[in-house]
Amino acid sequence: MGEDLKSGSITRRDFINAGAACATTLAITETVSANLADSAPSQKTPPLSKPFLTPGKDFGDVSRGDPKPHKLTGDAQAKAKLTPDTWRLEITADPFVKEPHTKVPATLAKSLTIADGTALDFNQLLELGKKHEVHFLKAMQCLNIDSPLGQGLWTGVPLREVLKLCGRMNNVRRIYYWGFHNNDAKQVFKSSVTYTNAMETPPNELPVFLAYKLNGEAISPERGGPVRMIVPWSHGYKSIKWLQHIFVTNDPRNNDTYATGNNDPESFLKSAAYMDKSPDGKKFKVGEAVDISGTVISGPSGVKRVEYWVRKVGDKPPTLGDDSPELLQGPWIPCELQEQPDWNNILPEGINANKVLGFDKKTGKALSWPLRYSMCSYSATIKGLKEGQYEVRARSVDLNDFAQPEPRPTQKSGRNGIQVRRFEIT
Ligand SMILES: Nc1nc2c(c(=O)[nH]1)N[C@H]1C(S)=C(S)[C@@H](COP(=O)(O)O)O[C@H]1N2
Ligand SMILES: [Mo]
Repeated sequence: MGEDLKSGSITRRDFINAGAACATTLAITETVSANLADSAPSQKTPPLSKPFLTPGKDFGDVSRGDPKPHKLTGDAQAKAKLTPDTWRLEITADPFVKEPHTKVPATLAKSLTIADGTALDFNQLLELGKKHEVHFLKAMQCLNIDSPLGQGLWTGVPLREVLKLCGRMNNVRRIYYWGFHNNDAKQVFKSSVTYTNAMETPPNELPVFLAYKLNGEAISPERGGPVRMIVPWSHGYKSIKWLQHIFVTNDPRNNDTYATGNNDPESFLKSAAYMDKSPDGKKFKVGEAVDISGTVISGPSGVKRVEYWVRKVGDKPPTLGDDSPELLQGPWIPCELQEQPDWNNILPEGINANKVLGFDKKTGKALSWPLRYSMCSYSATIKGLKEGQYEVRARSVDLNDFAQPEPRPTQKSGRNGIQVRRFEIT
Protein backbone atom coordinates (compact mmCIF):
# COMPACT_ATOMS: atom_id res chain seq x y z
CA MET A 1 0.00 0.00 0.00
CA GLY A 2 3.07 2.23 0.42
CA GLU A 3 2.93 3.88 -2.94
CA ASP A 4 -0.63 5.06 -2.64
CA LEU A 5 -0.39 6.14 0.97
CA LYS A 6 2.83 8.03 0.43
CA SER A 7 1.20 10.08 -2.26
CA GLY A 8 -0.93 11.44 0.57
CA SER A 9 -4.06 10.93 -1.46
CA ILE A 10 -5.96 8.53 0.78
CA THR A 11 -8.47 10.72 2.49
CA ARG A 12 -10.47 8.31 4.63
CA ARG A 13 -9.08 7.41 7.99
CA ASP A 14 -10.46 3.84 7.72
CA PHE A 15 -7.73 2.77 5.39
CA ILE A 16 -4.99 3.80 7.70
CA ASN A 17 -6.78 2.23 10.66
CA ALA A 18 -7.32 -1.02 8.79
CA GLY A 19 -3.64 -1.13 7.88
CA ALA A 20 -2.48 -0.28 11.37
CA ALA A 21 -4.71 -2.90 12.96
CA CYS A 22 -3.16 -5.56 10.74
CA ALA A 23 0.35 -4.49 11.59
CA THR A 24 -0.09 -4.57 15.36
CA THR A 25 1.42 -7.59 17.05
CA LEU A 26 -0.19 -9.69 19.75
CA ALA A 27 0.46 -13.13 21.32
CA ILE A 28 -1.77 -16.18 21.37
CA THR A 29 -2.39 -17.96 24.63
CA GLU A 30 -5.61 -19.89 24.53
CA THR A 31 -8.22 -20.83 22.00
CA VAL A 32 -11.66 -19.45 22.49
CA SER A 33 -13.96 -21.09 24.99
CA ALA A 34 -17.21 -19.60 23.71
CA ASN A 35 -20.08 -21.99 23.32
CA LEU A 36 -20.46 -22.37 19.55
CA ALA A 37 -24.25 -22.62 19.77
CA ASP A 38 -24.25 -19.20 21.42
CA SER A 39 -22.13 -17.83 18.63
CA ALA A 40 -24.41 -18.85 15.76
CA PRO A 41 -25.38 -15.98 13.47
CA SER A 42 -28.28 -13.99 14.83
CA GLN A 43 -31.51 -13.96 12.86
CA LYS A 44 -32.00 -10.21 13.01
CA THR A 45 -31.41 -8.19 9.85
CA PRO A 46 -27.81 -7.00 9.91
CA PRO A 47 -27.32 -3.28 10.45
CA LEU A 48 -26.12 -1.61 7.26
CA SER A 49 -22.67 -0.40 8.09
CA LYS A 50 -22.62 1.85 4.99
CA PRO A 51 -25.18 2.99 2.41
CA PHE A 52 -25.38 0.53 -0.48
CA LEU A 53 -24.44 3.20 -3.02
CA THR A 54 -21.59 5.41 -1.86
CA PRO A 55 -22.22 9.11 -2.59
CA GLY A 56 -19.53 10.28 -5.04
CA LYS A 57 -17.97 12.63 -2.47
CA ASP A 58 -17.56 9.82 0.08
CA PHE A 59 -15.38 7.51 -2.04
CA GLY A 60 -11.81 6.98 -0.90
CA ASP A 61 -9.72 8.97 -3.38
CA VAL A 62 -6.63 7.69 -5.20
CA SER A 63 -5.49 10.40 -7.62
CA ARG A 64 -2.11 11.30 -9.03
CA GLY A 65 -1.07 14.60 -10.53
CA ASP A 66 0.34 17.92 -9.41
CA PRO A 67 -1.96 19.75 -9.32
CA LYS A 68 -4.50 16.94 -9.12
CA PRO A 69 -6.74 17.33 -12.17
CA HIS A 70 -9.88 17.59 -10.03
CA LYS A 71 -8.48 20.60 -8.19
CA LEU A 72 -8.48 22.72 -11.37
CA THR A 73 -11.26 25.31 -11.54
CA GLY A 74 -12.49 28.04 -13.87
CA ASP A 75 -10.30 28.78 -16.89
CA ALA A 76 -7.70 26.19 -15.94
CA GLN A 77 -10.40 23.50 -15.83
CA ALA A 78 -11.78 24.57 -19.22
CA LYS A 79 -8.28 24.74 -20.71
CA ALA A 80 -7.66 21.19 -19.48
CA LYS A 81 -10.91 20.20 -21.27
CA LEU A 82 -12.36 18.91 -18.01
CA THR A 83 -15.85 20.42 -18.30
CA PRO A 84 -18.66 18.82 -20.32
CA ASP A 85 -18.50 21.66 -22.88
CA THR A 86 -14.75 21.49 -23.41
CA TRP A 87 -14.24 17.72 -23.05
CA ARG A 88 -12.77 15.94 -26.11
CA LEU A 89 -11.71 12.35 -26.66
CA GLU A 90 -8.99 11.50 -29.16
CA ILE A 91 -8.59 8.00 -30.62
CA THR A 92 -5.37 7.27 -32.48
CA ALA A 93 -3.30 4.29 -33.63
CA ASP A 94 0.25 3.41 -32.58
CA PRO A 95 2.71 3.21 -35.52
CA PHE A 96 5.02 1.08 -33.35
CA VAL A 97 6.72 -1.93 -34.99
CA LYS A 98 9.45 -4.05 -33.41
CA GLU A 99 10.48 -7.61 -34.11
CA PRO A 100 9.84 -10.21 -32.90
CA HIS A 101 6.57 -9.32 -31.19
CA THR A 102 5.17 -6.56 -33.40
CA LYS A 103 5.65 -7.15 -37.09
CA VAL A 104 3.06 -4.70 -38.45
CA PRO A 105 1.53 -1.53 -37.00
CA ALA A 106 -2.04 -1.08 -35.78
CA THR A 107 -4.28 0.99 -38.04
CA LEU A 108 -7.65 2.72 -37.80
CA ALA A 109 -9.70 3.67 -40.89
CA LYS A 110 -10.37 7.01 -39.17
CA SER A 111 -8.58 8.62 -36.20
CA LEU A 112 -10.39 11.13 -34.03
CA THR A 113 -8.14 14.08 -33.21
CA ILE A 114 -8.40 17.59 -31.80
CA ALA A 115 -6.04 18.90 -34.51
CA ASP A 116 -8.34 17.99 -37.37
CA GLY A 117 -11.57 18.75 -35.47
CA THR A 118 -12.79 15.14 -35.34
CA ALA A 119 -12.30 14.39 -31.61
CA LEU A 120 -15.44 13.08 -29.91
CA ASP A 121 -17.27 15.63 -27.76
CA PHE A 122 -19.55 15.11 -24.76
CA ASN A 123 -22.81 15.53 -26.71
CA GLN A 124 -21.72 12.95 -29.27
CA LEU A 125 -20.99 10.53 -26.43
CA LEU A 126 -24.46 11.15 -24.92
CA GLU A 127 -25.94 10.67 -28.38
CA LEU A 128 -24.28 7.23 -28.59
CA GLY A 129 -25.72 6.58 -25.13
CA LYS A 130 -29.28 6.95 -26.43
CA LYS A 131 -28.77 3.70 -28.29
CA HIS A 132 -26.10 1.83 -26.31
CA GLU A 133 -26.31 3.05 -22.70
CA VAL A 134 -25.46 0.53 -19.96
CA HIS A 135 -25.74 0.71 -16.17
CA PHE A 136 -23.69 -1.30 -13.77
CA LEU A 137 -22.91 -1.56 -10.05
CA LYS A 138 -19.25 -1.76 -9.19
CA ALA A 139 -17.19 -1.75 -6.04
CA MET A 140 -14.14 0.47 -6.54
CA GLN A 141 -11.17 -1.22 -4.90
CA CYS A 142 -7.51 -0.22 -5.13
CA LEU A 143 -5.21 -3.18 -5.71
CA ASN A 144 -2.96 -1.77 -2.98
CA ILE A 145 -5.43 -0.81 -0.24
CA ASP A 146 -7.16 -3.36 1.95
CA SER A 147 -10.47 -1.51 2.21
CA PRO A 148 -13.04 -0.79 -0.55
CA LEU A 149 -13.08 2.84 -1.77
CA GLY A 150 -16.83 2.88 -2.47
CA GLN A 151 -19.56 1.42 -4.62
CA GLY A 152 -21.44 3.16 -7.39
CA LEU A 153 -23.97 2.73 -10.14
CA TRP A 154 -22.05 3.74 -13.24
CA THR A 155 -23.75 4.67 -16.52
CA GLY A 156 -22.11 5.01 -19.91
CA VAL A 157 -21.38 3.61 -23.38
CA PRO A 158 -19.41 0.41 -24.05
CA LEU A 159 -15.88 1.00 -25.34
CA ARG A 160 -16.59 -1.21 -28.36
CA GLU A 161 -19.33 1.20 -29.54
CA VAL A 162 -16.95 4.15 -29.27
CA LEU A 163 -14.21 2.30 -31.15
CA LYS A 164 -16.63 1.56 -33.99
CA LEU A 165 -16.60 5.30 -34.78
CA CYS A 166 -13.10 4.75 -36.16
CA GLY A 167 -14.24 2.30 -38.81
CA ARG A 168 -12.20 -0.74 -39.56
CA MET A 169 -9.30 -1.53 -37.20
CA ASN A 170 -6.44 -3.73 -38.32
CA ASN A 171 -3.71 -5.38 -36.27
CA VAL A 172 -4.99 -4.09 -32.93
CA ARG A 173 -4.16 -6.26 -29.93
CA ARG A 174 -4.27 -3.86 -26.99
CA ILE A 175 -6.22 -0.69 -26.30
CA TYR A 176 -4.56 1.89 -24.04
CA TYR A 177 -6.25 4.91 -22.55
CA TRP A 178 -5.27 7.79 -20.28
CA GLY A 179 -6.64 10.99 -18.84
CA PHE A 180 -5.57 14.58 -18.37
CA HIS A 181 -2.09 14.77 -16.82
CA ASN A 182 -1.03 18.46 -16.83
CA ASN A 183 0.78 17.87 -20.15
CA ASP A 184 3.56 16.27 -18.14
CA ALA A 185 4.66 12.83 -19.34
CA LYS A 186 5.72 11.91 -15.79
CA GLN A 187 2.15 12.33 -14.57
CA VAL A 188 0.50 10.08 -17.16
CA PHE A 189 -1.65 7.40 -15.56
CA LYS A 190 -2.51 4.92 -18.28
CA SER A 191 -4.06 1.51 -18.43
CA SER A 192 -5.18 -0.96 -21.07
CA VAL A 193 -7.42 -3.85 -21.99
CA THR A 194 -6.96 -6.44 -24.70
CA TYR A 195 -8.79 -6.19 -28.01
CA THR A 196 -10.88 -9.20 -26.96
CA ASN A 197 -11.73 -7.60 -23.58
CA ALA A 198 -13.05 -4.54 -25.38
CA MET A 199 -14.89 -6.13 -28.29
CA GLU A 200 -16.28 -9.49 -27.16
CA THR A 201 -18.32 -9.43 -23.97
CA PRO A 202 -19.53 -12.94 -23.07
CA PRO A 203 -23.21 -13.25 -22.07
CA ASN A 204 -23.76 -12.16 -18.46
CA GLU A 205 -20.32 -10.52 -18.43
CA LEU A 206 -19.98 -6.75 -18.33
CA PRO A 207 -18.44 -4.54 -20.98
CA VAL A 208 -15.63 -2.05 -20.48
CA PHE A 209 -17.36 1.30 -20.78
CA LEU A 210 -16.94 5.06 -20.89
CA ALA A 211 -18.97 6.31 -17.93
CA TYR A 212 -20.59 9.74 -17.83
CA LYS A 213 -22.82 9.23 -14.78
CA LEU A 214 -22.31 8.00 -11.22
CA ASN A 215 -25.39 7.19 -9.13
CA GLY A 216 -27.59 8.85 -11.76
CA GLU A 217 -25.72 12.19 -11.72
CA ALA A 218 -22.86 13.77 -13.66
CA ILE A 219 -19.50 12.34 -12.49
CA SER A 220 -17.82 14.90 -10.22
CA PRO A 221 -14.29 16.13 -11.02
CA GLU A 222 -12.94 14.15 -8.06
CA ARG A 223 -14.47 10.88 -9.29
CA GLY A 224 -12.95 11.43 -12.75
CA GLY A 225 -15.61 13.41 -14.63
CA PRO A 226 -16.73 14.41 -17.12
CA VAL A 227 -15.85 10.94 -18.52
CA ARG A 228 -14.16 8.00 -16.87
CA MET A 229 -13.31 4.53 -18.18
CA ILE A 230 -14.83 1.73 -16.09
CA VAL A 231 -13.43 -1.79 -16.24
CA PRO A 232 -15.99 -3.80 -14.27
CA TRP A 233 -13.92 -6.82 -13.27
CA SER A 234 -10.71 -5.09 -12.32
CA HIS A 235 -9.17 -3.02 -9.55
CA GLY A 236 -9.33 0.78 -9.67
CA TYR A 237 -6.15 1.29 -11.69
CA LYS A 238 -7.93 0.13 -14.89
CA SER A 239 -10.73 2.68 -14.36
CA ILE A 240 -8.95 5.79 -15.63
CA LYS A 241 -10.32 9.17 -14.57
CA TRP A 242 -10.52 12.37 -16.69
CA LEU A 243 -10.39 10.17 -19.82
CA GLN A 244 -9.12 12.04 -22.90
CA HIS A 245 -7.20 9.62 -25.07
CA ILE A 246 -7.60 6.10 -26.46
CA PHE A 247 -4.65 4.57 -28.25
CA VAL A 248 -4.80 1.27 -30.14
CA THR A 249 -1.60 -0.72 -30.60
CA ASN A 250 -0.29 -3.96 -32.02
CA ASP A 251 2.22 -4.29 -29.17
CA PRO A 252 0.72 -7.17 -27.17
CA ARG A 253 2.81 -6.46 -24.03
CA ASN A 254 1.15 -4.90 -21.00
CA ASN A 255 2.67 -1.54 -20.22
CA ASP A 256 0.07 -0.17 -17.75
CA THR A 257 1.32 2.50 -15.33
CA TYR A 258 0.52 0.08 -12.49
CA ALA A 259 2.83 -2.57 -13.97
CA THR A 260 5.83 -0.38 -13.07
CA GLY A 261 4.82 -0.60 -9.38
CA ASN A 262 5.34 -4.37 -9.31
CA ASN A 263 1.56 -4.87 -9.49
CA ASP A 264 -0.11 -7.61 -11.52
CA PRO A 265 -1.36 -5.50 -14.46
CA GLU A 266 -4.06 -8.03 -15.39
CA SER A 267 -5.53 -8.49 -11.91
CA PHE A 268 -9.22 -8.85 -11.28
CA LEU A 269 -11.17 -8.11 -8.11
CA LYS A 270 -10.68 -10.57 -5.27
CA SER A 271 -13.58 -12.06 -3.36
CA ALA A 272 -12.83 -10.80 0.12
CA ALA A 273 -14.43 -9.72 3.39
CA TYR A 274 -13.29 -6.41 4.88
CA MET A 275 -14.08 -5.63 8.53
CA ASP A 276 -15.57 -2.47 9.99
CA LYS A 277 -13.51 -0.89 12.76
CA SER A 278 -15.93 -1.63 15.57
CA PRO A 279 -15.44 -3.44 17.96
CA ASP A 280 -11.68 -2.74 17.75
CA GLY A 281 -10.18 -1.56 21.02
CA LYS A 282 -13.51 -1.69 22.89
CA LYS A 283 -14.40 -3.23 26.26
CA PHE A 284 -17.56 -5.29 26.79
CA LYS A 285 -19.12 -6.68 29.99
CA VAL A 286 -19.50 -10.42 30.48
CA GLY A 287 -22.88 -11.37 28.98
CA GLU A 288 -22.91 -8.40 26.60
CA ALA A 289 -23.13 -9.30 22.87
CA VAL A 290 -20.28 -8.25 20.57
CA ASP A 291 -21.44 -7.22 17.09
CA ILE A 292 -19.10 -7.43 14.14
CA SER A 293 -19.81 -6.21 10.62
CA GLY A 294 -18.14 -5.33 7.35
CA THR A 295 -18.44 -5.51 3.59
CA VAL A 296 -17.72 -8.39 1.26
CA ILE A 297 -16.65 -7.87 -2.37
CA SER A 298 -17.52 -10.50 -4.96
CA GLY A 299 -14.75 -11.02 -7.50
CA PRO A 300 -15.25 -13.34 -10.50
CA SER A 301 -14.98 -16.36 -8.17
CA GLY A 302 -18.11 -15.30 -6.26
CA VAL A 303 -18.95 -15.52 -2.55
CA LYS A 304 -20.38 -18.66 -0.96
CA ARG A 305 -20.29 -17.26 2.57
CA VAL A 306 -18.51 -14.98 5.00
CA GLU A 307 -17.34 -16.47 8.29
CA TYR A 308 -15.64 -15.30 11.45
CA TRP A 309 -13.22 -16.77 13.96
CA VAL A 310 -12.91 -15.41 17.48
CA ARG A 311 -10.18 -16.51 19.88
CA LYS A 312 -8.88 -15.61 23.29
CA VAL A 313 -5.37 -14.15 23.38
CA GLY A 314 -2.80 -12.95 25.89
CA ASP A 315 -1.45 -9.44 26.33
CA LYS A 316 1.09 -9.49 23.51
CA PRO A 317 0.19 -12.18 20.98
CA PRO A 318 2.39 -12.25 17.85
CA THR A 319 0.97 -11.53 14.39
CA LEU A 320 -0.77 -14.55 12.94
CA GLY A 321 0.00 -15.41 9.31
CA ASP A 322 -2.97 -15.94 7.02
CA ASP A 323 -1.68 -19.49 6.48
CA SER A 324 -0.96 -20.35 10.12
CA PRO A 325 -2.43 -23.72 11.25
CA GLU A 326 -4.55 -22.32 14.10
CA LEU A 327 -6.11 -19.75 11.78
CA LEU A 328 -6.89 -22.34 9.13
CA GLN A 329 -8.41 -24.63 11.77
CA GLY A 330 -10.74 -22.01 13.25
CA PRO A 331 -13.50 -22.85 14.17
CA TRP A 332 -14.90 -20.50 11.53
CA ILE A 333 -18.56 -19.64 12.05
CA PRO A 334 -20.89 -18.33 9.29
CA CYS A 335 -21.88 -14.65 9.36
CA GLU A 336 -25.16 -13.31 8.10
CA LEU A 337 -25.12 -11.72 4.65
CA GLN A 338 -27.19 -8.66 3.87
CA GLU A 339 -30.22 -9.72 1.85
CA GLN A 340 -30.77 -8.41 -1.63
CA PRO A 341 -32.30 -4.96 -0.97
CA ASP A 342 -35.45 -3.51 -2.47
CA TRP A 343 -33.79 -1.97 -5.49
CA ASN A 344 -36.48 0.71 -5.83
CA ASN A 345 -35.11 2.21 -2.62
CA ILE A 346 -31.48 2.01 -3.72
CA LEU A 347 -31.24 2.88 -7.41
CA PRO A 348 -31.40 6.47 -8.66
CA GLU A 349 -34.79 7.66 -9.88
CA GLY A 350 -35.66 6.53 -13.40
CA ILE A 351 -33.35 3.48 -13.33
CA ASN A 352 -35.17 0.19 -12.89
CA ALA A 353 -33.23 -2.81 -11.65
CA ASN A 354 -34.18 -4.80 -14.77
CA LYS A 355 -32.22 -2.28 -16.86
CA VAL A 356 -29.03 -2.80 -14.86
CA LEU A 357 -26.53 -5.35 -16.24
CA GLY A 358 -26.17 -8.39 -14.02
CA PHE A 359 -29.89 -8.28 -13.13
CA ASP A 360 -32.67 -10.54 -14.40
CA LYS A 361 -34.66 -8.59 -17.00
CA LYS A 362 -37.97 -10.07 -15.86
CA THR A 363 -37.69 -10.14 -12.07
CA GLY A 364 -35.28 -7.21 -11.58
CA LYS A 365 -33.27 -9.34 -9.12
CA ALA A 366 -29.48 -9.62 -9.13
CA LEU A 367 -28.38 -12.76 -11.02
CA SER A 368 -25.85 -13.53 -8.29
CA TRP A 369 -25.65 -12.40 -4.68
CA PRO A 370 -23.58 -10.59 -3.71
CA LEU A 371 -23.67 -9.25 -7.25
CA ARG A 372 -20.45 -10.00 -9.11
CA TYR A 373 -17.96 -7.04 -8.90
CA SER A 374 -20.00 -5.35 -6.21
CA MET A 375 -20.25 -5.62 -2.43
CA CYS A 376 -22.78 -6.00 0.36
CA SER A 377 -22.68 -6.02 4.16
CA TYR A 378 -22.29 -8.94 6.52
CA SER A 379 -22.60 -9.18 10.27
CA ALA A 380 -22.53 -11.52 13.24
CA THR A 381 -23.27 -11.31 16.94
CA ILE A 382 -20.83 -13.03 19.27
CA LYS A 383 -22.20 -14.13 22.65
CA GLY A 384 -21.10 -16.16 25.63
CA LEU A 385 -17.48 -15.06 25.88
CA LYS A 386 -15.73 -15.20 29.26
CA GLU A 387 -13.45 -12.49 30.66
CA GLY A 388 -10.30 -11.88 28.65
CA GLN A 389 -8.67 -10.37 25.57
CA TYR A 390 -9.98 -11.50 22.18
CA GLU A 391 -9.20 -11.31 18.49
CA VAL A 392 -11.85 -11.69 15.81
CA ARG A 393 -11.22 -12.21 12.11
CA ALA A 394 -13.53 -12.52 9.10
CA ARG A 395 -12.94 -14.11 5.71
CA SER A 396 -14.91 -14.93 2.58
CA VAL A 397 -15.16 -18.38 1.01
CA ASP A 398 -15.58 -18.30 -2.77
CA LEU A 399 -17.65 -20.54 -5.03
CA ASN A 400 -14.57 -22.72 -5.59
CA ASP A 401 -14.36 -23.23 -1.79
CA PHE A 402 -11.18 -21.19 -1.53
CA ALA A 403 -11.03 -19.23 1.72
CA GLN A 404 -9.60 -15.72 1.56
CA PRO A 405 -6.83 -14.89 0.69
CA GLU A 406 -6.29 -18.13 -1.25
CA PRO A 407 -5.77 -19.29 -3.92
CA ARG A 408 -3.53 -16.32 -4.58
CA PRO A 409 -1.57 -15.18 -1.52
CA THR A 410 0.46 -12.81 -3.75
CA GLN A 411 -0.84 -9.49 -2.49
CA LYS A 412 0.48 -7.55 -5.48
CA SER A 413 -2.42 -9.00 -7.43
CA GLY A 414 -4.85 -7.39 -4.97
CA ARG A 415 -4.66 -6.93 -1.22
CA ASN A 416 -7.14 -9.27 0.44
CA GLY A 417 -5.33 -10.33 3.61
CA ILE A 418 -7.47 -11.42 6.55
CA GLN A 419 -8.23 -8.51 8.87
CA VAL A 420 -8.32 -8.66 12.65
CA ARG A 421 -10.13 -6.65 15.33
CA ARG A 422 -9.34 -6.84 19.07
CA PHE A 423 -11.56 -6.35 22.11
CA GLU A 424 -11.77 -7.16 25.80
CA ILE A 425 -14.46 -8.77 27.91
CA THR A 426 -14.37 -7.52 31.53
N1 LIG B 1 -6.27 9.56 -14.45
C1 LIG B 1 -6.20 8.83 -13.33
N2 LIG B 1 -7.04 7.79 -13.18
C2 LIG B 1 -6.98 7.01 -12.07
C3 LIG B 1 -5.99 7.25 -11.09
C4 LIG B 1 -5.12 8.35 -11.26
O1 LIG B 1 -4.27 8.64 -10.41
N3 LIG B 1 -5.25 9.11 -12.39
N4 LIG B 1 -5.88 6.38 -10.00
C5 LIG B 1 -6.39 5.03 -10.25
C6 LIG B 1 -6.38 4.18 -9.08
S1 LIG B 1 -4.89 3.49 -8.67
C7 LIG B 1 -7.52 3.87 -8.40
S2 LIG B 1 -7.50 2.76 -7.13
C8 LIG B 1 -8.83 4.50 -8.75
C9 LIG B 1 -9.45 5.20 -7.56
O2 LIG B 1 -10.69 5.74 -7.90
P1 LIG B 1 -11.41 6.81 -6.97
O3 LIG B 1 -10.41 7.87 -6.60
O4 LIG B 1 -12.56 7.34 -7.77
O5 LIG B 1 -11.91 6.08 -5.75
O6 LIG B 1 -8.71 5.44 -9.80
C10 LIG B 1 -7.79 5.07 -10.83
N5 LIG B 1 -7.86 5.99 -11.94
MO1 LIG C 1 -5.19 1.93 -7.05
